[in-house]
Amino acid sequence: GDGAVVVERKRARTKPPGLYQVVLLNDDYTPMEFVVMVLQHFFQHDVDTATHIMLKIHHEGRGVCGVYTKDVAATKVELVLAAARRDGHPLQCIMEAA
Ligand code: NFA
Repeated sequence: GDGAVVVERKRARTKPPGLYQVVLLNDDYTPMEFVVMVLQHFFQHDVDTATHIMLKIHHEGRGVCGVYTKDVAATKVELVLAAARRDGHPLQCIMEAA
């Protein structure tokens, strides 16, 4: 059939990417300074925003670092966990469907 029809059918089948929140969980041992560094380095927050998010996690138990596509969120979780374990901290980082 007509070329424009083919283009339209293909676009209709392209599903929007699912979005995932990357969440940090509080613990009693990870230093506040390490959490602020993680929020700046891996999630591109400025120092004031990173400190605000860190304190929210400290007081409420969890906090959202950012919202990403599935693959990007999964990579950020792995990079955060690798950095935390390398420095000997028990920090937990998870992803959740947004
Ligand atoms: N609760 C930790 C402390 O008092 C700080 C922390 C904040 C840890 C956010 C994990 C996440 N050292």
